This record gives sequence, C-alpha cells and structure tokens, in this order.
Amino acid sequence: MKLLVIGCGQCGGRIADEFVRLNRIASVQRGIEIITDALAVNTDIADLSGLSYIKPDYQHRILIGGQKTSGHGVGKINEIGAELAREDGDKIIESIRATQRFSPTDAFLVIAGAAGGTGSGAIPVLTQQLKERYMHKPVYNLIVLPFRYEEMTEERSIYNVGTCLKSAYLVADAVFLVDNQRFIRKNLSIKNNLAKINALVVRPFYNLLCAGEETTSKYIGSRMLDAGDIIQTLAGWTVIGYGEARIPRIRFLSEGRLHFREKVTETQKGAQAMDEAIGELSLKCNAADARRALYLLTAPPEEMNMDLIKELSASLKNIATEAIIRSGDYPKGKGSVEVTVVLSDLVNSRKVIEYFAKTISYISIAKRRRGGIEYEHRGIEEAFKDIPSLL
Ligand SMILES: Nc1nc2c(ncn2[C@@H]2O[C@H](COP(=O)(O)OP(=O)(O)OP(=O)(O)O)[C@@H](O)[C@H]2O)c(=O)[nH]1
Ligand SMILES: [Mg+2]
Repeated sequence: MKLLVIGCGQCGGRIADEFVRLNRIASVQRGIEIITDALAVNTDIADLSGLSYIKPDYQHRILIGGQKTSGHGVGKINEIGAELAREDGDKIIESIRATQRFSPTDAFLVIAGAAGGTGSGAIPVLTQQLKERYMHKPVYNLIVLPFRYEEMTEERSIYNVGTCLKSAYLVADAVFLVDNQRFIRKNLSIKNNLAKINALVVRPFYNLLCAGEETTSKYIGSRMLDAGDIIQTLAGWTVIGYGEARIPRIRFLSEGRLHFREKVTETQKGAQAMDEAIGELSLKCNAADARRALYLLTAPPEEMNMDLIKELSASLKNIATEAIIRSGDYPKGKGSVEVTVVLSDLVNSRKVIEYFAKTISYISIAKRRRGGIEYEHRGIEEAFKDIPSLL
C-alpha cells in the first residue's frame, strides 16, 4: 500500500519525516515504495526547517498563516490552527497537485499531535478538504495523544484533544490513535526520547505497507495482504501494534527441514510475537470492542507454515470476538517472527470517552470563570453606585 503522508504541526511533521525514513529503508532493503510523497504543514517556520527527510522546498514544507503569525506558531490555540488551515488550504492542495507520484497513491495519511495548536486545529480541516477534493482516495488520520504530565500542567491541552478528536472522527475514514504515554520507557528522559518514540510509532506500518507492494514471487505469501484488505479493515477509531520474536541463531543457521520440536517452538514464537503486538498497541484498548481487525505474519519463508497461521487466527479471534478478521502472510526477513495487528472500528475506548468528559468539564469551568469575572465587575459597579464622583 502506498501512502501520501501529510504532517501538521511539529509532532505531525516529525512523524511524517520518520515515514520518509521508513520509505528509504523499504527502498534499500526491499526495493519497494510505500510513501509516494510527504508534506509538512506548519505555522512555525523553525519547526519546518528542523525536519530531516522531507524535501526542503516550499512545496513540501508548507508554511501556513505566515502573514498572521509571522512564522511563529499559534501558541496552542487550535481554533487559530483550524482557521489558518482553512485560509491556506489551497497551498496544500496545490502541492498535492504538483506531486509526481499522485496516481499510484492508495490513501492519504494526515498526522498531528492532538494537544498542540497548529496540528490539532489543521488536521480535521485539511482532512475535510482532501475528502471533498479526492473522493476516491481514503483519508486516514494518525493522532498523537499527549503525555500525562502535559494534561496536568497544561489545561488547554485537554480542550485541544477533545475538539481535535471529535472533528477528526467526523471527517476521516479512520483515526489511528497513538498514546505518547505508552512509549515512555524508564531511564530515558522524554525529550531525548521523542525521536525514539517516533521510530516506534511508524514501525508497525513497515511490513503492513510493504506486504502488498512485494513483486518478487518468492516473497509473496499464500495469502497476500494488499491495499484492498487494509482499506476494508480501516474505519473509525483504530489502533495498531507490532511484536517480534527472535528465532534462536542456532536455528536459522541450521539448514534443512524443521523437526517436530522446532515446529512447536516456531508456533510459540508466533504466539509470543502476537502477544507482544497486542500488549504494545498504540493505545490501550479492549480487543472485544473492535468490529474489524487484521493481522499480518512476517517470517522467513522456511519458518512459515499453516499451523502457525491457524494458531494466530485462533488467538486473535479469541480476543477480538466481535470482529471480522482479515489476515495475510509475508514470507520475508531473517531471524525473527513478526506480527502486526490492527484493531479498527472500535465501538468503545475508555481513554477517548475520558477526553470528551474532561473537555466538557473544562468548557464549563472556563464559562464559569468568565461568568465570575463579569459578576465581579457588576458587583463593584453596584457597590460604588451611591458614592459621589469627583469628575
Ligand atoms: N510522539 C511525538 N509527540 C510529539 C512530538 N512533538 C510534539 N509532540 C506532542 O504533540 C503535542 C504538541 O503538539 P505540537 O505538534 O508540538 O504542536 P503544534 O501542532 O506545532 O502547535 P503549536 O506549536 O501550538 O502551534 C504534545 O502532546 C507533544 O507531546 C514528536 O516529535 N513526537
Ligand atoms: Mg509548533
């Protein structure tokens, strides 16, 4: 599957940048193209200059609202991010029109952090513009949820998340949710970790996008998972996960047919990778809430067998009890069994519902505060009514 990626704001731009890096790896390691082009959209000129892989011209790094913000961002007010995206949306459409690799693109992936101002506001507006303009290509969103400490210290971020999630859900064909908090690893400061987090965010997409683009016959699975399967799976709230189980070195060095005992450990490796993929989902959720799901098994051709595939199908069906499950195998790689899982069309998510509840309470507190100020003003005027004025 080939994506045209658009990153909005700093977080979105950096993750889009990481997708371009992933595409380079796909091209070098596998001779495959998975990203047809990548654009970064921002109100902050410094953030655009800080990217590494997205082409450094004005058609790929697009400054919006330049006249209003002088290239310095919108300071976390996502309504302004939305307004600037509406005003300058044509710039982005123009860039897409100039893209040479547009026709092989299967879908758009628009990315942003929900808690900021620019990306949070721009993502639903831009998604709507793309939907209106390119009716035959799905538009997916990938939305990054903030770290817990941000929610506690920056009240406004909750409101940004609530409004961004609602608006994105109303327009996008599917919304991938990625929780930053899930990626915090002990012993590493968060700041140093952002690049690492971004690499982990895009990692699950690697095999998933490559599998259907494979043209070398020995790497084509018995059940190839292509863009059609992915598009059929993606709807509404969506999460993605990836797991990997190393095959002991001694095993893949020894050639020839596998013995029964080796086959058993191989199935265990598959189950282990599946467990990790479910355990490392981009947002913690209950698999029983998914109405659609898919898994992709990637393993060296000699490790691939029907028992393993059957085992994985059964274990996913066991937890995603209400889902239509699509699957595929990708006989590729060395030394490890890898599993990618997508749970989609989630009918429930505790985290998302919590954001909406917190946003509503933020709005009512903000209203009360504003009301309070008016009341106090009235109160003072009322209080000095009977005092003579010297004027
Ligand atoms: N995973 C990840 N999260 C990021 C990154 N950069 C920022 N974030 C998160 O994104 C949110 C802030 O969004 P930004 O993208 O910085 O904001 P913006 O869209 O540029 O908007 P303004 O700067 O307010 O105009 C916070 O929750 C950050 O934790 C990144 O590189 N990776
Ligand atoms: Mg910014």
